[in-house]
Amino acid sequence: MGKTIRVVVCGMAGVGKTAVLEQLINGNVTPTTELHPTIEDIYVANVETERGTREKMRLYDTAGLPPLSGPNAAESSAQQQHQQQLAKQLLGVTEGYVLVYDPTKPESFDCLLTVKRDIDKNKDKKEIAIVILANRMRVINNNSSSPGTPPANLTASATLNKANSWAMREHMKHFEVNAMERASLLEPFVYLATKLSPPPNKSSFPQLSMVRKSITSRPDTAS
Ligand SMILES: Nc1nc2c(ncn2[C@@H]2O[C@H](COP(=O)(O)OP(=O)(O)OP(=O)(O)O)[C@@H](O)[C@H]2O)c(=O)[nH]1
Ligand SMILES: [Mg+2]
Repeated sequence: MGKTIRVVVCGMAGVGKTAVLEQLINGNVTPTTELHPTIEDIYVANVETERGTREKMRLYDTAGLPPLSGPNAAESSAQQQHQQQLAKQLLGVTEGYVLVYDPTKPESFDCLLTVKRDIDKNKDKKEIAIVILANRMRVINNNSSSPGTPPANLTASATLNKANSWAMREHMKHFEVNAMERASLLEPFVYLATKLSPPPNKSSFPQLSMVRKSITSRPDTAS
């Protein structure tokens, strides 16, 4: 196990950031669980990488960002501005980023564009890894959309497509998850642990085998 990997979880308010972390670490979230808006929380987890090593991960849960557009867009309060400032400072000291949105709320995806710009500004020269999580909160019922608005499932698939191509362009991994299903949350965190932990030391074995090969292949020593 190497150094602790620091990961920050960001996204619009209410998209399920805390639900994702609580489910991943404690596995205790159900659709009736009531979670309160986060100010700031830290979780610690041991995550197994694809190489089979275990890495310690410190996960920072942040306060939700206010929507930039849509009916609930509002001037942020002094407290929100302070929280956003704290989140920006975190971006500078972490190397893993989990950006969460709800595909049924396109404004929650728009929020992530600003977060990504802030990550790029703060990353300096360090190696970073970003995952985008599409956490669909609502069960979609086609009859429920109001007249004049597109059906919710069309909105969700358009937003998912947009997020997919953005993630590909920006070299980020995009996962569709469900905070209510713990199994769906493992892959993104295993990916981060694998990407951000150093590969095993390769120095000694290849050299040793090269030496052995050169001795046995010499024709004069064989006879
Ligand atoms: N049905 C359903 N409910 C969810 C899901 N994810 C979260 N919720 C619920 O939605 C509410 C808000 O979720 P949170 O995890 O607190 O959202 P958040 O992004 O942490 O919110 P802030 O801390 O305010 O930014 C909670 O009551 C959750 O139980 C989901 O995937 N499905
Ligand atoms: Mg929260």
